[in-house]
Amino acid sequence: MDIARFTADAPLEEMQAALREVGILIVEKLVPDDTMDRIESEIAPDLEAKEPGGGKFFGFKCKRLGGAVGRSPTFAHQLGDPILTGLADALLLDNCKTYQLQISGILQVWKGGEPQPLHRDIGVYEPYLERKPGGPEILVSLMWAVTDFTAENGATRLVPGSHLWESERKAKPEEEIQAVMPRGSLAIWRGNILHGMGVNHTDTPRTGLVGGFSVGWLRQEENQYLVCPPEKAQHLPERVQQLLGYKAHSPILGWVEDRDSDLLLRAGNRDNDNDNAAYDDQTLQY
Ligand SMILES: O=C(O)CCC(=O)C(=O)O
Repeated sequence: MDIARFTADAPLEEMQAALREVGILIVEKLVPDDTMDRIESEIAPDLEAKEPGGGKFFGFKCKRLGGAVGRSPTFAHQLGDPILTGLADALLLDNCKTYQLQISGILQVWKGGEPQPLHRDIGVYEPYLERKPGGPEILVSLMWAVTDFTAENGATRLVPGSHLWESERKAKPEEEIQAVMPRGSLAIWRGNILHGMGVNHTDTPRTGLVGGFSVGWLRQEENQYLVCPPEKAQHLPERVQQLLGYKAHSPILGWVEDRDSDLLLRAGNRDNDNDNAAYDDQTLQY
């Protein structure tokens, strides 16, 4: 089984089927180069200030920064991309009314280190949620290539079809496939898929933006209301605000004062009712 690959003009239904069956797909060059340039310049100061080193699991040679949506407004806008949300709809809406951003971060892998242990992103909920191979998903995981992802520079290793495996089954090295993809591409995989960071054997760092969506009735892994508080979130499109969690999961999970929380966010912005103009601004700033 291989990773399914598409260009952004492929029929959404074919991509949705691949995500359900293979469990992993790549949408090549989903984000245009000039948008990637803006994202890179927005995250550059934070990355420069960070030293590599996060331990055995997070990677001794990895610069890791959380809360990417709070650091790069241009990246935050990408969450509402219709191909991305069309794929997340197909996977998660069987199991919830609305889904939300689970986590977002920047992962820059430098030369050296070791392969990250393979893991499933749904593992953060063990032992409280029982894993059912092939069962309804609660998570979908995302990786945008900020630089090209190559076999040599540590492209993510993924195990297609492993969402169907029993938890005890270990992947053989030949069952791992790397998410080799050009800059601007998005790899998307089911939360039940085994995966891990690769090793960078080159002198140039590999940079990825990692993310995930989870069903809206579950506690988010990262606290999005601190990562992207209302002062920042009010400048984002309403769909992105909802995805960050500024919306109650029907009927009342996450409500505030008996109201859906996305309405409250807009009420906070009541005296500054020109927020839509900011969405089209090419020099996006919080
Ligand atoms: O950076 C990658 O390629 C994957 C990282 C990952 O899965 C993680 O840190 O949990």
